[in-house]
Amino acid sequence: GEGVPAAQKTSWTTFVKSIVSFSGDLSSLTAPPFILSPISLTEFPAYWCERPALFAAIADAQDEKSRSIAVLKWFISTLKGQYTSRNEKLGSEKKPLNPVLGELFYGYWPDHNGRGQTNLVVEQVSHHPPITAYYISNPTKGLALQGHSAQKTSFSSGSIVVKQIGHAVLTVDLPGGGKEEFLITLPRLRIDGIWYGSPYIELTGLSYIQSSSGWLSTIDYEAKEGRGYFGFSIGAKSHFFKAVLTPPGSTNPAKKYDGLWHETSKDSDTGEVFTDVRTPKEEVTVGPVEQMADFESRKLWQHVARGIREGDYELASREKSKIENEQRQRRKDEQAAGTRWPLKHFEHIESDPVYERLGKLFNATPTTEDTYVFMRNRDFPPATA
Ligand code: 0T9
Repeated sequence: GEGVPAAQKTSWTTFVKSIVSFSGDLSSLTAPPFILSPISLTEFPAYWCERPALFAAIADAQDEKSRSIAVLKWFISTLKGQYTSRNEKLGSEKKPLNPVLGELFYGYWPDHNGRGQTNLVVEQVSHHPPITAYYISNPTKGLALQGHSAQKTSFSSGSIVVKQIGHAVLTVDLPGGGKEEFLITLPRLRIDGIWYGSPYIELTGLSYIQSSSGWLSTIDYEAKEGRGYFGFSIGAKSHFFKAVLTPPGSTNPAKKYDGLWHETSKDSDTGEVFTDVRTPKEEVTVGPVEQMADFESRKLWQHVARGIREGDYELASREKSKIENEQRQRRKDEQAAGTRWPLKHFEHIESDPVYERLGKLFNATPTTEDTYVFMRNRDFPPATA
């Protein structure tokens, strides 16, 4: 394949065969070096806020309908970062580092033009299966996004199909008191280009943003672009989406949008620009590694990451084994002592009342989901490192 270095062709073929016959947790499979990313999955929640001004703008919207439009605009604008940024940065989709239980990632986006500072707290709340919990807040604007992310993977006709497990809830404090909540569900992914060793993500199916005000955004990632001059279907275009916004209790769209989530999209009726993500995004600000605690992602993985970045795979694999052995020992010790690793920032709740209440409004499946509630025990800037 094109993306596979000559020396790693055999090991890529072996790896692809192992994913074909494997179902479950892909993150635990050993992959050939060229496909390894030096970035841990705990860093991924930062993709939610790489356009902090669009996030802050949600709080400036004046009514329920405009707030739902602002949330949809922000959401669509995160997709490019979430699903194509590894291709841009690393040449193709790569296998992220598989976080250890309790791994942490903190960061922020500074205040700028009164948009307020946005803060990020991430914790790996499960290792097997991998589950990442996150909390992103802009206190100045009264905004908080709480969510968790896990995946169920399978293999189908040459592609890896990834069902995203988990959801996010955005809470907006309203100026007159009270709050509005938005339940955000996540699309399915298909990872194509596997045979060629140059994987990339395509989104499939539908995802929803349900507001407690009743407004609902339905985003369709498989919609056809439209019909050509002679009525022939033009077919699905890569990274194309259509979204409709419906008022409380109605299926009649009040707004329609379509376009390419990694470039631009428009209001389907007026042609007015809706999203444009061709402009630079703002990466999260993270403190120096020297000041980090041992379980903070970039400190924990620093030597593995250096090995991967510099092509010293022996170093990478030696350092990775160290971390894994240390983890195994910890789990053994806990079992012997009858204790469990305590989560630092999140509390696990079996069923999320917000998911149940808002999910009902659009017949979400499943009807209930668990959640990880942020314990509000991290200050920005931190009082203690
Ligand atoms: C939440 C995102 C998620 C995490 C990643 C499937 C995947 C792990 C989960 C869903 C973020 O908000 C968005 C983007 C990319 C998703 C990753 C892409 C990917 O390939 C990995 C899986 C576990 C693999 O590493 C598969 C093996 C690899 C060789 C294919 C490139």
